[in-house]
Amino acid sequence: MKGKFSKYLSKEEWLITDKGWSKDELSVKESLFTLGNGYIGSRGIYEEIPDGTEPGTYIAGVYDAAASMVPELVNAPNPIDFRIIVEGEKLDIGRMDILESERILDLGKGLLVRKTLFSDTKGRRFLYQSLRFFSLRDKRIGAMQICLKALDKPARIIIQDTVDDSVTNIGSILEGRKRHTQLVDVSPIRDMNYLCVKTFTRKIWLAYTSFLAVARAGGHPVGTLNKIFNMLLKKGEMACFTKIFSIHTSKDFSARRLKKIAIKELHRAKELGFDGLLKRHIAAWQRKWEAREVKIDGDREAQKALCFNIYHLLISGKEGDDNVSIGARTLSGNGYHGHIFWDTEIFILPFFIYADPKIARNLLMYRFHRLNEARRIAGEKGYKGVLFPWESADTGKETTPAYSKHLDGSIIEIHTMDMEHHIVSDVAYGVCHYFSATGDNEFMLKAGLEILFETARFWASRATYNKKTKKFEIKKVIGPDEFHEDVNNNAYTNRMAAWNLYKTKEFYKYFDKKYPRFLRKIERKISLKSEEIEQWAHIADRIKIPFSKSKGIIEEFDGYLRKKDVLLKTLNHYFMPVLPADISLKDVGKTQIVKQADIIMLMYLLPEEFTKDIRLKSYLYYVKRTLHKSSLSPSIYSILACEVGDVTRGYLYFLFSLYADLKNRYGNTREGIHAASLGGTWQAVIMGFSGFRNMEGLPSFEPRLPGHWRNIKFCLKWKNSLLRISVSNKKIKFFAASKRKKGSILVKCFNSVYKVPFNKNYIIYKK
Ligand code: IFM
Repeated sequence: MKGKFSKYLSKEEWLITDKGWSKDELSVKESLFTLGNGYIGSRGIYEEIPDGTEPGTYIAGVYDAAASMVPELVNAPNPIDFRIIVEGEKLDIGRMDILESERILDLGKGLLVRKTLFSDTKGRRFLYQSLRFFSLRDKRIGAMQICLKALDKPARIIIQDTVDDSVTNIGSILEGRKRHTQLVDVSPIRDMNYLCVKTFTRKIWLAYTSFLAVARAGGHPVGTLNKIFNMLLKKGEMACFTKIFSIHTSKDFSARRLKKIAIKELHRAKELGFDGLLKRHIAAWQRKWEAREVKIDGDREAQKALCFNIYHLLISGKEGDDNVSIGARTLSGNGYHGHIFWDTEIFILPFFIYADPKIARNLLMYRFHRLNEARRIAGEKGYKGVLFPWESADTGKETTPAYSKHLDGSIIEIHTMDMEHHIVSDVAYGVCHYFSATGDNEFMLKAGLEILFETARFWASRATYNKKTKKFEIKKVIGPDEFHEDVNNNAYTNRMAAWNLYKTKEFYKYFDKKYPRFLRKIERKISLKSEEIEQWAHIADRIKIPFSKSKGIIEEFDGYLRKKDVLLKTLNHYFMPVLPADISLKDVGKTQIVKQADIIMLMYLLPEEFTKDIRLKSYLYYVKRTLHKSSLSPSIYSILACEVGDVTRGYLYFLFSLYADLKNRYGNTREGIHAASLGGTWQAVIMGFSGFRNMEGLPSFEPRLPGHWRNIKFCLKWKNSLLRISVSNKKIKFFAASKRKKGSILVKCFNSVYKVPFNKNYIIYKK
């Protein structure tokens, strides 16, 4: 793109370009072009709000329950609302003739840049250019600049600039659109406009200040308080409008002081000016990408798409706040009401563990702060310990709606909140994973151990003893494969529960040796008895794992193999299986068709628990029966495929996950970016192709790159060092940056253990 803002743009490899315009793709593009900084997410809407626009401004942790079945992430007032009317015609991409249009999302710098050439009904052309960003450095500040040139004739223009507080959340099913805020205050203050709204039920105040300046023909910008004003634009003259705004909430500041703080902050931002703010923002993005970029040598397209996935992960993780988590659709849309699922601990958390461990810790602390609510949920159902809600929002209460839209569009009752109990061990898994990569004892003593003890307690009370078989069983569950509800002994649930119990005992012993005094404190706090710990191991040893001796595979749950066997033989042109025409989605539960990685998920999470033979046989069995109807599935299959030597297939699954949103593969990107798919895609590259695994505290690599990939370069934060890694199929290069001048780190590569010295290049060759 050539134009006023092109000088700010990164190199082509960082740019996602959208040329032309299509109404049908409007809301999908809005999700894709979301800007954000972890604190706020703002959908990539066109500033003039063409018909069909779905503005979305989401603030991490701001939920409300007014008029909706369940609390949901609030669509806050929209500061990106800027309309221009030329001689009675609105400059509107959906209405005027468009001679040229292009938008660019700069992944490297978090910028959204636009250039549109409009032509009105009289054929007069107007060149419209804009740039906007939500500052990564000054998190509560956003800024945009819009420049307009009348190319053919002078034109009288009317400008309407606003922060729109009439926005609503898109209603799911029967609820209709919902407004979550009411007006508190709207007033001009010196040269700024102030708007304050309050959410209906949680009473959170959201305060906006905004400042608009107009500059003509290269002259100095002059501030204006007018929300509507007009001006005459000479032929060839360019007018530039600069809007700087701030967004503060009473979650972070007292409601009483909010106005003062918001004004002060905007004042400071104004002093920095648009250019100053932009410079700080770009510098912050440069620091953000440092050590978080993944480079694929040999696959430019995949490299860019991967960068897109990582960008969306980066803008969803909030720094410095241990009371919010990341919803299934990040801060980019209203999908799943902004709720938090197991997606966070299993799919998203690993990225943050190795890229930004402080954010990873915060994600786990979000669960810790809600333990009491999880205790209550467990207690209400007659269990001990904690049962995390299947869907969680701000309070930690269960927020799964009673009804939802089925994949075929019909309305169905939801049972996940009553049965999808594997969320408990998923959170425990997240805790252990975090600790094994960071060695953060302080976190474990403050929160991690308590989470582990309470999750183990849950499973001990959840499992029932079958005297006949002498096994513990977990009945009436839904595993990750949600096509099969109310099943007994789902292997994923049972094996993860057993792992949760063993691991907790192991951690108890470890911390008992290292920090006995602290451990006693936790024991007192939650009245933990030593008999309980012994009982955990006893149960874990005897939990039933359904296994088919004849087939040599793990059976998904009791009776799974007696269901109608349907092989998914037909593949679509993305090489993904399609449902046979004679099976309806309503009947899939009667068949062996699996919705998403379940047994395969288990084998990925606990690689050491299954022999090579069982893994291969199970993969070959389930791969033919899994429909991948969830975006959580292809990435995990990609990894398992690599592990069992099916890299070609692994690459196809990877591609599907990689483009899940960029190409709207699930048809619902409009509702927001699929967070789990972002994290799963990152894992497919790092854990799948480079073969990185955290083997009980030892970083281990077993590369199996697709044939056309020369190498993958990436960084991993590991305890107190930063590993810079370049992996190819034949050699692995390390640079283990550490503050310690001497010393080394142990790594396992190609099945042997090596000592990699700190702060030196070190190459390991495959023998
Ligand atoms: O958590 C997932 C679940 O596994 C499948 N359905 C969508 C949920 C949210 O992404």
